[in-house]
Amino acid sequence: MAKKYYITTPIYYPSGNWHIGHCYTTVICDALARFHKLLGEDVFFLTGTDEHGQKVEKEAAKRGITPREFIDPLVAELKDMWRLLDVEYNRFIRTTDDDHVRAVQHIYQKLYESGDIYKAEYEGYYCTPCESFWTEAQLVGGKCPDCGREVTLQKEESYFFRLSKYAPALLKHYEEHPEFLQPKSRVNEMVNNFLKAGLTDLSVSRTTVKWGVPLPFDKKHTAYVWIDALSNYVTALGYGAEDNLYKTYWPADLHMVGKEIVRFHAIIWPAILMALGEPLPRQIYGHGWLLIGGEKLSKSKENARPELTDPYELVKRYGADAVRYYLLREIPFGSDGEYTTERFLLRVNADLANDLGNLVSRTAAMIVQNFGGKLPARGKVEGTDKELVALADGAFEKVKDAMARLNAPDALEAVFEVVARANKYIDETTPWILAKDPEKRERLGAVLYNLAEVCRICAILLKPFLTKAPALILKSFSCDENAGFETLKFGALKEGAEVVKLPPIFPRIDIKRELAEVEKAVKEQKKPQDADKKAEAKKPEISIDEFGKVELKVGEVIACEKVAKSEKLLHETVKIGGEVRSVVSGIAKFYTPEEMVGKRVVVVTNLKPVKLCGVLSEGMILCADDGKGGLALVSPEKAVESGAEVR
Ligand code: ME8
Repeated sequence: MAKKYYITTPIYYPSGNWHIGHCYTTVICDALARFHKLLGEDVFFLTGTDEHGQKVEKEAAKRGITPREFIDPLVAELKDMWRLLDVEYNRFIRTTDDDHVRAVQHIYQKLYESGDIYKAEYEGYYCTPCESFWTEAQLVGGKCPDCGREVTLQKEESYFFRLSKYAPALLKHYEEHPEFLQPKSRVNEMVNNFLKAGLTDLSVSRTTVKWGVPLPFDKKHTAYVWIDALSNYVTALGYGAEDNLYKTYWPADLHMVGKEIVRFHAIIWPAILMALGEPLPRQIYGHGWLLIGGEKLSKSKENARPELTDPYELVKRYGADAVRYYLLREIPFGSDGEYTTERFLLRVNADLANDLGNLVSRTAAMIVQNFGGKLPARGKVEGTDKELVALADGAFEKVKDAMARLNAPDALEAVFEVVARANKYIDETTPWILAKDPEKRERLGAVLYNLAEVCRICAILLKPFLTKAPALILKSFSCDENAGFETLKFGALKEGAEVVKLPPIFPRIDIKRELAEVEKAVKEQKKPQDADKKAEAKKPEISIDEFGKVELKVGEVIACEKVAKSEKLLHETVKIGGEVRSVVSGIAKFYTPEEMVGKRVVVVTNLKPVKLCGVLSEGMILCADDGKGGLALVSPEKAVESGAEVR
């Protein structure tokens, strides 16, 4: 049976703009999950959203909407971001999911029955942005010691968890399992600042917060949002219900978190698990932060410098691989790292466009030019070849070693060491000179073979980290895109294999021009008028009955052509269940007729038919308009039969 590997990200608060800090943790976990899958392990990768609590309740109230109305679009955006970044999770848990809520109640019930939860009165300070309780002595200058913001004095009836009881067992666990909390500096912090100072019991319920999980034994109280949130790591596996996912995957192999929430993961969470009699996770890693101008990049603080931190914009401009690569390569693992758009661009240009992109395109181009696109024979091995082959063959061990330390920057460095050596090998062997001498044809073939092999090996080694380029590189050398680590050994490419030249995988970025454009775009994004414009565009409220008058159905475009004499219009033939309709839409600037055929779209089917440029239109196809000149068709996210009603 395959070894299991269970890895988790924190579950994020849906309380504002998503930024690359969230992408940092999730992309690292995705790379680790992909790496372990490629090792043949049975991986479960969990991420999600932490949706209850005072913060969400307040934000929703401020906008005059329900918490659900507030969080749903933010959660959809986050899922979209993971899709854009090719994050392959096994489950996206929402703490509002029914199974999670039931399991949290089960946990509280169990702790209540065992006497680890008891009723008393809470009096102390609360930091809403951090959802943290503090005693007066812990405050720094009367403010939250974690984030420096205002705290409020709270006094209410509350249930408490006997956290104090578990301090000795926690200290013992740290001592006996040095791998449990990493990096080492975090252990010292936990031991000196919290465990040695003595733990106080933790207030784990609120009567003043309604947006939360009601306690099964006292419905006036809702669960403290951190207990609700931490439980996700087991509830996602069906803890407390009939589900063998828990039996298969628990304990987690790794909880990857930012350093500011280590305290919750390394003290409260293991104490809860001890109280439940469940095994502890194998490891908690508290990574460093992405900083801007020396400050934590954060959704709740306006960072001083305008940098492009919007992941959607970054992926749109430079592609998922560029963003993933930057996050995985640039910041020394475990430490903080300053983010600037310039450094991002420099890194992408230097490593991806210059080193990797050039190696692949030069190698393929030389094989196409000199050998008609057929891979030459491996030929005799000469002195300089040996070093290259040894480095390529040894890279996997280095990647494995780095990934065992969770260190993606080191793993990538090992791969790019091979890439750099191969580029140097081109300079040393000068294939363009060999190509001029017919007597050196065999040597030219051998050199190009070696380079092609290096491209193939690096592509496979890069699979956990990049999600687009490896498949393209492998395709360029006619290799199986699904090739795994078992095919890494140098020499697997077959003589005569077809080699094709692809357009540049990573086009070079003109950094000066790009920075100027980015600065302009960031400034425009920040213009307050934008928000006003959005507010102006708001339509008046309608009742559900009014909305119900609109008939929306899923249709399949079965034919499409341009409307003569119009630059904007396309004429689609749309199958809607058993019916076929003629529809005209103003989307010719965004979609070609060929692209439209086969698309599933949402059609307003009870609009009065009209003629547009002489063509009958019996409905309207729905599109999303980003207000900046971009347009996208609205489609069902899963396969649905045409004719299905949209409600
Ligand atoms: O704390 N640099 O959620 P959250 C690096 N819901 N990573 C960053 C970052 C930055 N500048 N900013 C955010 C919560 N992160 C709780 C977690 S878990 C049971 C509950 C990442 O939305 C990092 O992983 O505030 C950090 O720990 C997490 O986002 C905090 O996300």
